[in-house]
Amino acid sequence: MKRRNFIKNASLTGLGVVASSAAISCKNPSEEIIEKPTMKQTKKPTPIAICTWRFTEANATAGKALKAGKAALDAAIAGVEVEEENLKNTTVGIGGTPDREGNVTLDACVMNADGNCGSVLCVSTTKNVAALARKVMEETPHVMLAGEGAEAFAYEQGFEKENLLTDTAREAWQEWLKTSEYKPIINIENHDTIGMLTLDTNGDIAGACSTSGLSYKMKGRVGDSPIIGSGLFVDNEVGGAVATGMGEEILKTVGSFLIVELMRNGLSPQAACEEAVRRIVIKNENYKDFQVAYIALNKDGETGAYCIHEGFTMMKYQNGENEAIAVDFYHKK
Ligand code: SD4
Repeated sequence: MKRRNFIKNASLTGLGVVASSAAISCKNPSEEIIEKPTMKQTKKPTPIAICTWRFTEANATAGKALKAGKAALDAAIAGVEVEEENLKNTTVGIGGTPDREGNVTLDACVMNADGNCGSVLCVSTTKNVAALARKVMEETPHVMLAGEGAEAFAYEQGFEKENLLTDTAREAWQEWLKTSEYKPIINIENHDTIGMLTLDTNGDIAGACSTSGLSYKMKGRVGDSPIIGSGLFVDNEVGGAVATGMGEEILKTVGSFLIVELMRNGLSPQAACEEAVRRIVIKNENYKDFQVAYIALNKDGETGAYCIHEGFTMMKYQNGENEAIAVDFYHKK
């Protein structure tokens, strides 16, 4: 009997965990469990950039960089930076909405085709946090840096010290203080995080995610966006996924890692995003009150996206065309 069959039969016949774990103890468990360890790229796809929401210019910037031969991570960071600099975007970079106490705190992460990653949390004095996350990945022995430590590292690396709270954001916060009502509104003030996935001319995939998090969050609150596996995950053998929306729910289901693993096991990017959303809604009676959206890309250049509520858009740049795709959703009224 083949080992895998033995394990299956053992658990079915009640031989139980002890017998089966003894049987696999001398071998790498992955050899036993994973039937489809890798997805080979079946064709060399043309470069693709996809991102969350209608960030037309950011996605075009990444897409054009890929077309010009830039590596996947360089292109993703260049794209994300467009929104980090955009004063009108109230949930990324400078101009982001502050926490309840008036502090703008940014979170970001990046992941590369070689499996390396970097992340920064609660950064309040510099706006290009995706590039800073890359520096953490490349210049330190760590994956994550938070708060003051991340800021000190940023200055060391030559990042500019800036006040991220714009007059517009301060005025909106002062207005909010009059009621202090904390009730995230679907698709509006809390949902402009940029998550980007890129596939370059070598067929390599990378990603970046950058946010100021939920508007008027508690001081110190961190969501999914800088957490590798939740806000972003890339496995260059399979593909990548990024998330936007209510970070607490994405964290609980490790959404982006889940999508990549589902793709590894044969699901299309679309089916994998749908399953990740389903895992959230089945556990939450109140799913009608919050948005979660995922986008995904596999090695063959296939893309997918799904969300809880109508109103989410994915941008897709390929062959010189930058398309806004209205994404299908779970909650059909
Ligand atoms: C967070 N996921 O901090 C982020 C918020 C978000 O668009 O996606 N905004 O929970």
